Amino acid sequence: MSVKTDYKELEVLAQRGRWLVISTVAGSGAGHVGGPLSAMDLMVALYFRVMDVRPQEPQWPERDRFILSKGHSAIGQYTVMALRGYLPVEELKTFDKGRSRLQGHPDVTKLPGLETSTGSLGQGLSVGLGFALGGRLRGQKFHTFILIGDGELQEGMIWEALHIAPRYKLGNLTAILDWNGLQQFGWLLAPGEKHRGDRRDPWAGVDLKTIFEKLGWRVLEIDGHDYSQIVPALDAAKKFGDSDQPTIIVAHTIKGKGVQITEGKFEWHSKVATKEELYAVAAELGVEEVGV
Ligand SMILES: Cc1ncc(C[n+]2csc(CCOP(=O)(O)OP(=O)(O)O)c2C)c(N)n1
Ligand SMILES: [Mg+2]
Repeated sequence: MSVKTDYKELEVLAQRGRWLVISTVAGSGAGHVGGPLSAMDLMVALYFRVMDVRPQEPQWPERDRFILSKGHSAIGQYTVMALRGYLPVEELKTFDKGRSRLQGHPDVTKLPGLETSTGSLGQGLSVGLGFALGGRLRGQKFHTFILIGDGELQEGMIWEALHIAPRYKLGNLTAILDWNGLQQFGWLLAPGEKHRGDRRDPWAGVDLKTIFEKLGWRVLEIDGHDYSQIVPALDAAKKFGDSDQPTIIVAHTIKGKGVQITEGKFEWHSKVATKEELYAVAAELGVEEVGV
């Protein structure tokens, strides 16, 4: 459990992480930006304050487990893992290359420290439920955290896990919903305009908190970019590990958070920054070495 209440260090790490995400994607020529920036503060808090992990011993049996179920945000997880010491920051440059350990979506066969492969949305919560159940049956004390997207929440398999986890009484399981109100595409277009399907936020006006509570989850609602809310909520969820109720943290977030040109813009779901954009972002984030 975290005891420090000064979050400046986490903010600095997240700012560096945001730069590494956008510059790495620019360097490799492909990847996602909006989702990783949306989840950056949540992942920094998990890896640096909340989870009990040993970066030098990634298979340590008692480690807390983290699954990035919204696997397209992989570069965000790799970045935070690199800053935490699982891999050299320099290795981020190999992102999405053929032989790299850092595939475009997390590949458990490549990088020690990942718990499962993700990218096909909807599966992580069920896998994590299995970890939590297995841990409990073996008398292990680790906690399992699963990060899911709000678009991903539309997947049927997520709802199967949401239904069953409270019945298994898995207090050692915590789901975190990265609720940024955006997915791959934007808002509903004007009438008559051509588009690929209905782009409205499917959860707008839906009382998810009550739905989760009725299903049997303990619900904590936070601003997913405010460490003074994130860290205590994650700590509390972990403390409930011995209880008989799983926790879901509903984190209100902003897609592309922390960089002016990307904040709240669905177009940055998976867009590569131009050189000019990178220089502007570097100036905004106070980065001296751009290296492009
Ligand atoms: C099963 C499946 N369907 C579709 C996709 C393509 N896809 C990748 S990201 C994405 C949008 C996800 O939105 P959300 O979960 O809200 O993530 P975030 O906003 O955090 O990027 C989609 C549809 C996928 N990866 N897997
Ligand atoms: Mg989203």
